Amino acid sequence: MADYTRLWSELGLDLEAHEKLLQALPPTYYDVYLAQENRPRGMEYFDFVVNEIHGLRVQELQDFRQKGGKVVGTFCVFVPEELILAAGGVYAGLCAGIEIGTAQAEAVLPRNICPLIKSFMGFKLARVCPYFESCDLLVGETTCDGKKKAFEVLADFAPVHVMETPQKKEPRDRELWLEEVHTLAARLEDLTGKRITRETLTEAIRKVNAKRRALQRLGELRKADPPPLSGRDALLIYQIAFYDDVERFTAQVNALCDELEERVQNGVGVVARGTPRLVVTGTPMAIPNWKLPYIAETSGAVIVAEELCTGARYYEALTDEEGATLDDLLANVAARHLEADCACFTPNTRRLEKLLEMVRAYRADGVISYVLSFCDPYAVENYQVEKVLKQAGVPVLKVETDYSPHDAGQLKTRVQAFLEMLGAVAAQAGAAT
Ligand code: BJ8
Repeated sequence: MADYTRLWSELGLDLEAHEKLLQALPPTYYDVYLAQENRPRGMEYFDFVVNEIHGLRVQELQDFRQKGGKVVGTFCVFVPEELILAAGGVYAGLCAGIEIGTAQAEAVLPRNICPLIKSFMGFKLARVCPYFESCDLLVGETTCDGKKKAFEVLADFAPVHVMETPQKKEPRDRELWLEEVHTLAARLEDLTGKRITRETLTEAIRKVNAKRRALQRLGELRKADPPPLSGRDALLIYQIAFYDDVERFTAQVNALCDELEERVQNGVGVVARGTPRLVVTGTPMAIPNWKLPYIAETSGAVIVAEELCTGARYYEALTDEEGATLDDLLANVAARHLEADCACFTPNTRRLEKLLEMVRAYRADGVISYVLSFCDPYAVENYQVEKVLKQAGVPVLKVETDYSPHDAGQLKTRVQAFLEMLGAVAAQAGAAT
């Protein structure tokens, strides 16, 4: 990576703390990603993006801002990227997946709070994230209590707009949400000084739909046995989707899919045919949280699909591109952005139905139910997840963890025991047929 010290200094980063953060990343990346065998060539672009995570993309955002553009930070898949683009802005996902600025975060938050919340607060307060410092507005949501209250704290340190996300999906909830989408549109117009029109919104919807279609295509290819791509690599792509340039990212995912299609046709995979296949469900894994996929895939399994916001919940639904008026299109955006089946909703039975369908479609041997510590919505909903999976005869392992590396050994032992159990189940099924 080139020397970006001047850029970081202009953004007001704490250069010493930032240097420590950068030094913590590369060896992990080598072990988790670059040491993988038989990776598709198309992953080079995504390696490059990670290598430049605090460099080139940040420079692009700064160049954009210098020309009067506005950057908007987001923390949730409910916040419509389409609206930000239609208002002439650029989005950057700010969820963070590493322990950073813990002391600063714990000065304003309780110690026992979800690591994702603690991490984004730490990034902001320790001044180590060039994306946070590049944002002209942060858009939060009232999904879970922890986030909802954390955005009040964050508002002391940066401009924040909070969207009220409903807890149900009844008609009156949809009305409230549509209003929230209109309010955000107005706030974005104020910020950028540009009107959202039917034309700009149509174009933005098309661009984001194209990105989601490319990710759907990628997801389909992972159904093959052997899968042409590791779960780790797929996760990395989903994480990058939240902050890379939309058109460049889409083109690179499609180029990778071309290569993966060839692999599938030739029976080439990243693991041997018959490797135990896992679906992961639960809380999102923000970059650079690769802990569980790394452990699972270095223990003899391969992850083939994710019922996560860094996974299918991000790309499975598209926004209707047809609308005679701007209001029609805003209604389409609102409808699409209530599709994600987050555990913040009650009831949330569709998540369970989709999970079962995913297990079948991907011919998964088992499921890991992944819960970040102190995340009440997913920890409690795990009861339903385990219940439906057990009823369907699908083995499930619940993993509750945070961003610290300290439980890695214990997690590995549990995942290995789960995989041994899957092997025994498969052997029994084989003997019975
Ligand atoms: S739509 S999953 S991205 S809210 S893990 S902060 S829920 S305590 S991240 Fe999420 Fe949107 Fe839902 Fe998806 Fe709270 Fe749980 Fe932490 Fe969470």
